[in-house]
Amino acid sequence: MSDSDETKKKAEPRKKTIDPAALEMLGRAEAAGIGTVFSRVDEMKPCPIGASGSCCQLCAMGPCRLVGKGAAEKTGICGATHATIGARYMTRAIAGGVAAHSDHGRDIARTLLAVAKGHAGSYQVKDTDKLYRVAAIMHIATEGRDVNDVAAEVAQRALDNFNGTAGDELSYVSRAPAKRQAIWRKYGLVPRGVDREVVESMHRTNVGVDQDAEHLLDQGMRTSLADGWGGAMLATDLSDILFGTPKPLVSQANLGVLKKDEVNIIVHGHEPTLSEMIVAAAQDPELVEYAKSKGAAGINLAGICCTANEVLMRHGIPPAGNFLHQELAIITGAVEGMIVDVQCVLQALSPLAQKFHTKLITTSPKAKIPGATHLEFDETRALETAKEIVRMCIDNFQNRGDVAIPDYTGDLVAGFSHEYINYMLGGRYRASFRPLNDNIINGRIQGAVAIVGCNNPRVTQDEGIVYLVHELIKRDILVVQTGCAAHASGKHGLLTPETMQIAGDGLREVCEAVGMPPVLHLGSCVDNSRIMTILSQVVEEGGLGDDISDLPVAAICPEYYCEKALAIGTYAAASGVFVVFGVRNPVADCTEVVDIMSNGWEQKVGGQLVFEPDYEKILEMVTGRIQAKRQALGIHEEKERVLFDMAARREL
Ligand code: MSK
Repeated sequence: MSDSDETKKKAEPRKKTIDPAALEMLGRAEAAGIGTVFSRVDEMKPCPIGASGSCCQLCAMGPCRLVGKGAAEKTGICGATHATIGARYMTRAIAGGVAAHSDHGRDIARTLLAVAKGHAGSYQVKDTDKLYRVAAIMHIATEGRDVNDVAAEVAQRALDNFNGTAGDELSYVSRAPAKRQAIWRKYGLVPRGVDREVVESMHRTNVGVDQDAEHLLDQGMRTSLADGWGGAMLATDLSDILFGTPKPLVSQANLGVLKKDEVNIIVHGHEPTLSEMIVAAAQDPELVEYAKSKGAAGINLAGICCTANEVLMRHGIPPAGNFLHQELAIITGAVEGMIVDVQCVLQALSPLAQKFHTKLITTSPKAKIPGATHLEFDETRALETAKEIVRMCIDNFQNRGDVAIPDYTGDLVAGFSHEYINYMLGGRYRASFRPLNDNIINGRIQGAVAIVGCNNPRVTQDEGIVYLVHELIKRDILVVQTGCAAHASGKHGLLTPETMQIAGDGLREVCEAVGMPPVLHLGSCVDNSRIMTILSQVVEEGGLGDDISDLPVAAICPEYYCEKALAIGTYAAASGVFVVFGVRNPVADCTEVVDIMSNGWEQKVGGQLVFEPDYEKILEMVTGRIQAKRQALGIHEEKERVLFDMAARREL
C-alpha cells in the first residue's frame, strides 16, 4: 500500500455496519438529529488506561493507574500488581456474566416448580421426554410417577444446584467426558453451587484477599463452569421442558420483518417466560379482532437479542435484528411496543422511544428503566399480563407518525437443538453423532467452529461474524451459532441450506446428503450450553480422542461487548476449547494474565482464551488449531475424495 493510500485509509470514517437496513435507519436518524449507539461511540473515547487493564478501582485508596515509565513494575497503593489487577478484573467479569445467565436459569426453574405445583396455569410441561432425560441425569426416579411430580423434583434439584445444596458437585458435571471431569477434579475446578461460586469470586477479588493471579483465574474458571455446566445448561433444559425442544423451522431476519399495516410488537431481552405468553396473546383471535377494530391489519410480533432467539427457535417468530438493531427498530416509527425483560437493553431506548410513539414496557421485577411503562410480569397470571401488554400496544397503533421500514430481510432456518442434530444425523431409529464423527475423520468436514456472541459498536456491525462464517465454511469447517452472531448470519442469508453453495466440496457433500445448512443456529446465549452437550456426545461417540480438548474445534466471539460473553468464553476454554475474542483485550497490559489464560490454561485444561482484533489473524489461529488437532488425532492425511453415491447416502 502506498503512502497516499495509507493516508486515505486513515482519513476514511470507520464503517459502522455492513447491514444495509441499519445504514438506512442510521441515515434517517442523522437526518432527524437523533443520536444512536453508533454515534455515541464516536463521541466517547474509551479510557486507554482502563481499556487495557491498567486501572484498579476496587477501593477508595485509588483508582490506581499503573501507567507511565516502568508501568509494568508499578503497583497500586495496596501493592497490587498488574497480574493481580487483571486476574481480579477477569474473575469479577466472569462472575457478573455467570450471575446474569444463572439468575435467568433460576427463574425458569421457579416457573417449572410453580407449573408442577399447579400455581402457573398458563404453562404446562411441553416436552415430557426431555423431562425424563433430565430426571435421569439428575438420578431422579420417573417410573410410575405423575409428570408434575417428576417436574417438581427436577425443578427443586435445579434450585438446589443454584443454592449449592445439591451435593459437592453440580448435577450436570457428570455430563462431561470422564477425562474432562478428572481434569476439573485434579485442579479443584468442579463447581459446587452456582451462587456459591459467584459469591466466592466476589469475596476473593476483594482487596486484601486472593492475590495470586493463577489462583484467582482458577476460581474464574470454576465460576464459569457453574454457568456452562450449571445455570445456563439448566436454563436451556428447563426451557425445553416447559416450552418445547426446538426443531428446524423457517423464518426471516432484519428490520424488514416489521409490517407497515400491522401492530408491531418487539420482545427484547433474554427470558422466554413472558415472550412465550406474548406469542400466545398476539395470536389470540379476540386481540387480533381488537387490532383490526383499531385500523390495523393484524398483530405482528418480532424479536431483538436473545428473547428473539427463544421465540424464533420454538415458534419461528422473526428477529428484527441483533443487539445494535434495538434503537434502529424504534427509528422505523413502526413499533407500537417494545417489551423488555432483562439484559442487553440499552438505557438509551427510553428517551428514544419518547421521540416516537413506541411504548417501552419493562416487565421484570429486577429491571426498571426511567421513563418506561412498568407492567410487572407474574407467572401466576402470565397470559393475562401478556394480553394486557398486547392490548396496550394495539391501543398505541393510532399514535403512529411517519413510518420507514427498510425493505431488507434474510431468509433463515433455525431451531437446531442438540437433540435435533443427533436425530438429523442418525435418523429416528439410530439417532447418533456417528455420521458427524465419521465425516470429520474422513476429512470431508475438517472441524467445527462456534461463532457466537454480540455486536459491539466499536467494530463494524456484523463484519467479523459474516467474514468468518464465509471463510470457515469455505474451508470445510462446520459452523454453529448462537446469540446475536446468529442474527447477523440470518440477516445476511447465511442460515439457509443454499449457503452450502459457498461451502467447500466436502462440507457441501455432507450438507447435501443430510439436507442441512453448513451454518446451524443453536439458539440464545444460554444455549451455548447445547454446544457443550454436543461436544461431550461427539467424544462419547468415539474415534476423535477421549476429551473435548482432543476435538478439532474452536470458538470465536468476534464482536463481544459484555461480561456474559466473557463467562461463556471462559467455560468453553475451561472445557478444553480454543476460544478467540475480537474487539480488544481488556487485560492486554497484564501480560502474566494473558499468558495464564493462553499457555497456562492450555497446559492445565487444554483450552485457551485469547483476544485478537484482526479477523484474518483469528481465521489463521482457529484453522491452525483445527489442523493441529487433526494431526494429533492422526486424521490429517488427505484421503482420496469419493463422492457420495446412493449407498453412502443411505448409510448416512
Ligand atoms: S443478546 S449477550 S448482545 S449475544 Fe444474548 Fe446478543 Fe450478546 Fe446480548
